Amino acid sequence: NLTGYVEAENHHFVIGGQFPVHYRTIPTTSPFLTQIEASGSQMLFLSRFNFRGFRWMKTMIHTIKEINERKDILPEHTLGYQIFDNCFSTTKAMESSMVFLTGQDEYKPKWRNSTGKYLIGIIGAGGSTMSLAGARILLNYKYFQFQVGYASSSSILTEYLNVYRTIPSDKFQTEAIVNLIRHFGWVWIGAIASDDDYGKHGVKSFRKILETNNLCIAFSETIPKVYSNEKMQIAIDAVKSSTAKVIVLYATDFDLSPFVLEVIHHNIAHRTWIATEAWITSALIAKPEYFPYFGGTIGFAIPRSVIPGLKEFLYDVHPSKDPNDVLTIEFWQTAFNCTWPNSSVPYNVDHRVNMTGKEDRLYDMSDHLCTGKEKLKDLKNTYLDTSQLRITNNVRQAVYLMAYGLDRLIRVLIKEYREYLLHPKILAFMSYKLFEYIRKVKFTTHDGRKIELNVHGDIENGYYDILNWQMDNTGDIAIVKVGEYKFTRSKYELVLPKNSTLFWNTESSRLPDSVCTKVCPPGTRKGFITGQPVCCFDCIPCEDGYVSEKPGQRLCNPCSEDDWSNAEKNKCVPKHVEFLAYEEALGFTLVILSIFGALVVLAVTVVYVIHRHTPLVKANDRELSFLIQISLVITVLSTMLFIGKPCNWSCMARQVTLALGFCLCLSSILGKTISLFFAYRISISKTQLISMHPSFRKLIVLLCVFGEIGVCASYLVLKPPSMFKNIERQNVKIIFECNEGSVEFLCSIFGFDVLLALLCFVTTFMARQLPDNYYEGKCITFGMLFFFIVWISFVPAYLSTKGKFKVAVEIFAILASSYGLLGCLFLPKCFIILLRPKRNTDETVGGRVPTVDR
Ligand code: TCR
Repeated sequence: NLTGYVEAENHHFVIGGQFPVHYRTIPTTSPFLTQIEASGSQMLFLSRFNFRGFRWMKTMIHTIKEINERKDILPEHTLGYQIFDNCFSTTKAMESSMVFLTGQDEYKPKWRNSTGKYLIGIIGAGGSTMSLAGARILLNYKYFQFQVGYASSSSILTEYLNVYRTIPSDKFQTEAIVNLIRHFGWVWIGAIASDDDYGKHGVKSFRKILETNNLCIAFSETIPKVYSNEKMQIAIDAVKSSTAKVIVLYATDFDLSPFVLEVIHHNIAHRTWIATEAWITSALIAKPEYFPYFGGTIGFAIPRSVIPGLKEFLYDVHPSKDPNDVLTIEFWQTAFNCTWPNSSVPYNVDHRVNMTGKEDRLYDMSDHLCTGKEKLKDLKNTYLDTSQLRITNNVRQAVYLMAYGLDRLIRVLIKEYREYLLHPKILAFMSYKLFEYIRKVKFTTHDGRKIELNVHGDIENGYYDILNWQMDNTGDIAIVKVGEYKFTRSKYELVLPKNSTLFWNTESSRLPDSVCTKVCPPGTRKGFITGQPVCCFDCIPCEDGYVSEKPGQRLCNPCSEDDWSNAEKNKCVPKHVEFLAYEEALGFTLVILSIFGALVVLAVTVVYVIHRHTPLVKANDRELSFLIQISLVITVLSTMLFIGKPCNWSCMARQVTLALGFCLCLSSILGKTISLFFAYRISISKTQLISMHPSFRKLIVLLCVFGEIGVCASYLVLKPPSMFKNIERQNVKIIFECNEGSVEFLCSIFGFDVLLALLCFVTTFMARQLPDNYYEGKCITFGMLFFFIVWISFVPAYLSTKGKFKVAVEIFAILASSYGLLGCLFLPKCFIILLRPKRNTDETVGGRVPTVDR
């Protein structure tokens, strides 16, 4: 049987209502069922009286009374009501929806309202699943029948044309939860949903919004509606084993309570629960004994309101007023823990419907009778607690919405159809029109809020209170308002004042962090793991030349060209600059070597100058010997241009000076060897002794040098070498080096030198048999060989070194080849000049040696 209140007789219209005055009957396998069956009592009372639902129901009656008394709304008509308890169960909700259309105990639909009056619409039906079931049935009524929901918040109901609501769609709440999560910087969130439209749709869209914000769901489980230990354990295990410390619970309090008991049973503490509006203020869960587990819960609630006159109305309840008022009798019995005399209503203890089957007492008759003198004032009871009217206010606004809609419509219709207003045909038309009028209603509530619906029949702007569960001085749970969340269709504003203190249920009592992997430290980057959510990652150290300065970077940033990463990879530091400096040991040694070389050459020159009239010096062209000495000084000193930080001019000067130095040197040697060669040819043919004219030899030198100068000049003009900062990213250092400009030119200037060297070698090699007192030919041959060996070995060494060592290798080659030539060409002669002066006489110079400058 359906219980409830009907008052239709003397009114023109009827408003239907559905409220959860009981928690649903539970088909249960728990041990207490057998006991009840054994005692032969009715199963129906295995449900629990819901004081809050009873208050909602009373509020509807109160509001209708208020409207009937008001002269500005529906001045000529009055409203009746027909209200049923739907016991928080879908089957009951459907049953009562049928009754609206047919009548009690008539299960064949007759499609008329059971009161015989015109049913405007239905306030209800509490939970979303119930509203959904009702909405489908009501669509079949002969009139267009609609509901106004006060607590059915699931976003799915937006799609139902005949459902209007005074509670915002969960779409907004879900967004609000995600925004709150982002506000606190949590990224790894668990979700538990009740197994109904509210929980499932809520978590589904929560998941979606979370993912678009790059946050992750750690787990998502459901609480079974019908107790199943197995399914419950799945949810509990998920909570227990996950590293997510912040968990969203999308469920109504009643569906949640078995889960709560399990959490306590498993001693799962130090979690931060995010509550939805449906349980954040629930007396069922906000109990001090649950505080160690559920303290610190944070969540959203519908704004609170004070309803004038409601308190008095609620207190005006007494079972003696009407012996048939089953609900009031049950309320009295449950509230005062007694049995009302001579009533058929069994005593129903406020036992917790304990799905764990472990605890709590069962059904029983209380032994003491109610006197009727019990004082409501002494009672601390949810029904009478008017300090937190949230959903209650929604009920009130739902009634008002309906009344205003009807009022507006009647004001239009009454002009023409005053007499026939309640004629069935007009009513049929009216129901059709009413649908439209209600949607367009705009009104201001008693506490100044504006109510307005969108095309889908939903409220689009409003706000939530942000509440936090704390402990007050008396050891009770205090549900403290810590902030506010305002929203419109497209915007939101989250206000959490700095001075509002939050309680967090963590070991440190500080803001919990809920992450899958800890933020990567600077110097590393996030490396995503395939198959894992984006919040779980590895921290991979940055590569060389890349850094991450802030923690949690997705990528390492490359350092600028002049910079390089430090060892920790968290900062770019200027690159080390590299060039061969004068100050360092290597550079210094090379400078010494080159100066020493130059001094040696000078010493030789001095010796030659002093002994310039001796045959040895005069033999084979004195001037050429001097030129060679000059050129050796040039080459040896040109190495200085290679040392030090390169700049444009030194880059240009170095190769050219070197090439010209060698050119001068080699062409002078060639001048000498050519004359030797000719002498040799002639000595073979044994004909006339022709000597080469000295100026011819100088001509060769001149030609060669000018040729080289020409090439060098065009090199410098057309494609000059320049300074170059080698800052390739993968280099740890910046290398200052010379860019050679044009390889072709470089090859040709040195190629020319090589050519000269080859000519020298070939000519002396041919003439090596020539008797020659001073072994000039042999010396030159050796010198040239040495020269080749040095430069041939130079090539691989040069190519395989880098940076400043490359330059050092080149200097070595220059110095070695110069020292080689110096050693081969002049030292044996100086030896003779200084130590064997006897050999340096005209006689020994005679013979067949073509001494030209005689
Ligand atoms: N929407 C829930 C039911 C519900 C509720 C409540 C039940 C809401 N708020 C407060 C009891 C108390 C929000 C649903 O199913 O849509």
